This record gives sequence, C-alpha cells and structure tokens, in this order.
Amino acid sequence: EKENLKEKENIVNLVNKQNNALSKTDPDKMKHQVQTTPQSVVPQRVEIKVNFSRVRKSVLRSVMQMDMTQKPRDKGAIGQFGLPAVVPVDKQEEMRGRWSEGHFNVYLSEQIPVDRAIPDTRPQACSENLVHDDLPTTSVIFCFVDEVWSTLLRSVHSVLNRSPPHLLKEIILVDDFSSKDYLKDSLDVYMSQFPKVRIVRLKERQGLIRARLAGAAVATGEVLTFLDSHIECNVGWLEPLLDRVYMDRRKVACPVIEVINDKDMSYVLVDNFQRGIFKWPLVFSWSTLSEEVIKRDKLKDSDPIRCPVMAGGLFSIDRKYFYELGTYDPGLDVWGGENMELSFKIWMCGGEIEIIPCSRVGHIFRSENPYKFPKDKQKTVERNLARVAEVWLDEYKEVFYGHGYHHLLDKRIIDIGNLTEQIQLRQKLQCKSFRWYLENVYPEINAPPVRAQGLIFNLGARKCLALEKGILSFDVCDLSKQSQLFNHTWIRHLQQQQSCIGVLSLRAGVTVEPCDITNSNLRWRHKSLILTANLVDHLIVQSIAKRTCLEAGVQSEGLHLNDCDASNQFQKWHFTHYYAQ
Ligand code: LR7
Ligand code: MN
Repeated sequence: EKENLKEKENIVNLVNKQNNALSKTDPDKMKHQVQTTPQSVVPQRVEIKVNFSRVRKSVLRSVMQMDMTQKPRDKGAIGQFGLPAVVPVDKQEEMRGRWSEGHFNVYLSEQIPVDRAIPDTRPQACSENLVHDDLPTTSVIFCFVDEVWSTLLRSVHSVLNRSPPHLLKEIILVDDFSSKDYLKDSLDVYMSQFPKVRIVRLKERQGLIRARLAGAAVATGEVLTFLDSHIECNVGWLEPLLDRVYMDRRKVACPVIEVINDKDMSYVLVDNFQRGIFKWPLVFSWSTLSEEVIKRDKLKDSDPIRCPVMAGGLFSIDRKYFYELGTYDPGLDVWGGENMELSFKIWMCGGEIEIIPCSRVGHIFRSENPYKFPKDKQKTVERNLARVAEVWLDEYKEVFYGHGYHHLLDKRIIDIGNLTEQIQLRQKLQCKSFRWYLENVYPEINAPPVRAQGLIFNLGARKCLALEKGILSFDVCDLSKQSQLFNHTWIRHLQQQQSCIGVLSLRAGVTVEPCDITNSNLRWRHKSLILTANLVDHLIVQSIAKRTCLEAGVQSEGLHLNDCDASNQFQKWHFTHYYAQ
C-alpha cells in the first residue's frame, strides 16, 4: 500500500510540475479535475472514483473529507439523501401550526440533519470536467430576515461541507434586523465553532438589496457569491462557478437552481437547458431552450447557458467587477427588481450572465414571504421596477408602463426617488442601449415599440385623421402623407412625432399638445368591438381621463368627445397596423 501511495504522489508531483510549466494563457491545459463523485445512486453509499493522475492532492483531500454527500453521518435519518420525508399522523397538527414560521414544512426541516446528503444531480460529464487549479477565493454572502433556524444552518453547512476550503475565504451572514431571538445569541454561539463564519447585524431593516451590499462591503474574497438563506449546495457546486469568473471576470455565474420541496423537503432535480428570461412588465420567468437552438449550437447538458436575466438570489461575481458596475442601485427597497437591474447592467455594460449546469444548488420555493414588508409589497416591487425602467429601458420604458403600470407615471401617486446617480453611472460606464440588449441578448422577446401604427381611419367619415400645423382635420387616406401617420404608443398616446392628441375637458374638446408621459389627459384606450367571430373588429378610441369617446364630426369637420356608443360609426377608428390589442 505504501508503494501505491508513493506512486500516486509521484504522479501528482509530475502533474504539478507540468502544470507549473504551462503558460496561463492556455486555459485548457491549466485545468485539473474537480470532485469526481459519480452520479449518485441514492441512497446507496457510492465510492469516490478519482483519476489520480490528473488531480492535485489538496483537491482530492477536500473531496474525501469535506463532502458529506456520500458519507452521511446517519443513513437512517429522516430526509437523508434528499428523499421525501413523512410527517407522522400524531405530528400533523404541530406541522400545520408551525408552517407559517417559514411558509414551508418547518417541522420536518427540524427533523432532518443539518448536513444531510442530497443526490448528486450534475450531468454525467461534470465529474470529468476540469477546472483551473489557481481559482480565486470567494466570500459567500447570505442575507436573511427571520430565517428558520434549521434551514439557515443547513444552508451554512452545505457551503462548509461542499466547498474546497482553500477557495472558501469566509461565509458572511447578514442579519437584516431579524426579530427572532434565536437569530441573536444562539446564532452567535453556534457559528463560533466555525472560524470562517462572520455575522454582520444591521441596526434597522434594510431589505435584501442593501443587506447584500452590507455583506459585500466587508467581504475579502476575490469573488462574491450570494445565496438565499434556505438553500443546499450540491457536490462540486463552487468550482465551476469560480472557473467561469476566472476565465473572464465579466462573467457572472449562476448555479442551476433546484427545488427543495416545501412540503416533504425532498431534493428535486430540474429539467436541463433552462434559462432566465423576463416577460412584460419585467416579470422573471424560466424558459427552456428550444430543440432547434440546442441542435444548432450543439449544446451538451453540461454547457453553460447564457441568460438574459438571472433569478436573483444565487450567483458569483468578481468582487472588484461588482463595484466597477456600481453594485446594486441602493435605492431599491426590501425585495424585488434588483435581479432585473443587475442583469441589464451586466449585459449592457459589457458583462455576461450564465447558468452553469455543473453547479447545482437547491432552494426552498415558498408560496409567501415569511417576513413582513415595511410597506405594501406590491407598491414596493412596483417602485423598484419603475426605478429600473427609468434608468435602463430607454424608449422601452413605455412598454413596461404600458403593461398595467400607467399609475406609476403619476408622480403624485408614487415617488420613485432620485435617479441622478444611477443615470450618471450608466453614462460613466458607457453602457449600450436597451435596444442593443434586446437585439443581441434577448431577441426572442416580443417588444414592438408601439401598440398600433399608421393611418387612423374613421368608419363614419370614411376618411383619415390628419395633423397639420397643430390642427387636426380629416383627409382622403394617403399612406404617403406624414401628416396622416400616427402611433398608438404603449402608454396610450395618440402620437405624431412630439405631438399628442389630448383632451382638456368635455367642453373644451380635443387638443394637440406636446407629449408628456406623466399627463393622463393624453392617454387613449383603443377598444375592440367583436362583432362576429371572424368579421373585422371595429374599434373606438376612448379617453382614459374622461371616459368618453372620440367622435368625428358628421361633415368630417373635426373632432369632439361624446358619450360612448358602440353603434355610432363616427366613433369607430381603425389603425393600419396593430402590434398588440
Ligand atoms: O427584507 C428582506 N431582507 C432579507 O434579508 C427580505 C429578504 N431578505 C433575505 C431572505 O431572508 C432571503 O434569504 O433575502 C433572501 C431572498 O428573499 P426570498 O427568499 O424571500 O426571495 P425569493 O426566493 O422569493 O425571490 C427571488 O427574488 C428576489 C427578488 O428580490 C431575490 O432576488 C431572491 O434572492 C430570489 N431568489 C432566488 O433567486 C432563488 C430562486 C427563486 C426563483 C426563481
Ligand atoms: Mn428564496
């Protein structure tokens, strides 16, 4: 056996020498193998196969000692190996009673070992992948408010147990002014066993955005890794993330987010080829890559996937790069929208966001937030999104407001705060336009710049609306005349260049004014009247401000407002082209 060991050592030395001799500019040759645990067969104990000739000793040791995934302390424990756990009949009531502490099965979570094993769900190829042997160190930052004790501990243990010690500089726990007593003294005592764990306590509730910034401010690792406080990191989760950042510091790497079932606490693997996207009005969503794209790009299940936006909670970013980008907008409150902000910032200012399939982290998805919002949740998120839209969306911010957020345009209803610094930052970084982002990063999104376009034909007058020298009139329809071309924009303007059709009062009638997105007197709804299933829809334009309809004069002598009447042809209007109804 001694001889055997010696031989291995020799090989390792040889490989190290070779590695040292290689130039840093040849990344492929500088790699070594990471944790080579095979796809686990749960719940059997699996042997760790290591290809000695390609592994450095330090890494090998960390695999064997630190990774408890395949070496659980108590094989019979409830929830072990990520299997579903069952609540005994006589504990059902207790379970229900404790649900609201975290909006998941808090009772079960407490029964499950804090260092339980979970199945290694990485694609097959990952265990053979190589990473660089001089990866940067990372600070893992968890911010939390009133997190459940057992899940917070399990999150921390999964990082301690499944991260190579030489890469884990520290774990920073940022307590966002929790009210629970156990998160005070008991947490300090418990964490004092682990020299790498530091606790930062905020003196008032800041919300997750500013709490993360407080963590980042004290972090000393070269890479910041943010995680939610109810997660479990899987085998080999860290190295592939750091490897991407190492290859290009402008890469922001996200693990695949798997599901820890909120009811039975089982670890559920998710489908491959998922990427983060958004839908209007800036709602995060997952979307599976199409077969065509997978074929066209010859994608393997272990290949990084470029994402237009990140989910928000779990990612690694080069610390200095995070600051170069100006971090998060600190004006974002409590929860929501910060993932959009950072994603747009990264892509538009020269970076990239990737999901790394060889890195997998489970997350408890909860139906409700277990903590209170200082202000109304809906209003908080809307305000955050409006800040993001104002700074990053350029002309597309109208698409955002046009999807149900008109009320945010009224500064009397909502104060989104000062944006000067954010706008200056974007200029300073010379970031690209949102149009560039849509065309290059997320071309699949449907984002027509306006709702409808072209001539506006009146069915009663059988003529088209024309605007000349600030005066509205009717004319024989002619697509070649600039004066007859209008847009119905996302924020419901009837617009020609900088001029908008408005309404002052019923009596004063229709006016032409400079467009102003905050002025609700300039907004017009375009309603469809469905006559029969397959016959043309006829449309009327209705003033949003006054709830009356735009009507052409019978002798086509101008425009006025009248009570809406679906049978009146002079209230029916048609655009040449509709992008959205
Ligand atoms: O005021 C707060 N202070 C905090 O410290 C509110 C929250 N938090 C902590 C909280 O304890 C938790 O650790 O911040 C973390 C995230 O809060 P969650 O778990 O309530 O958020 P979530 O998982 O419901 O929501 C997702 O979107 C958020 C939008 O702001 C954040 O970006 C979360 O990090 C993000 N979570 C994920 O990306 C995990 C996968 C979910 C998906 C898709
Ligand atoms: Mn979460």
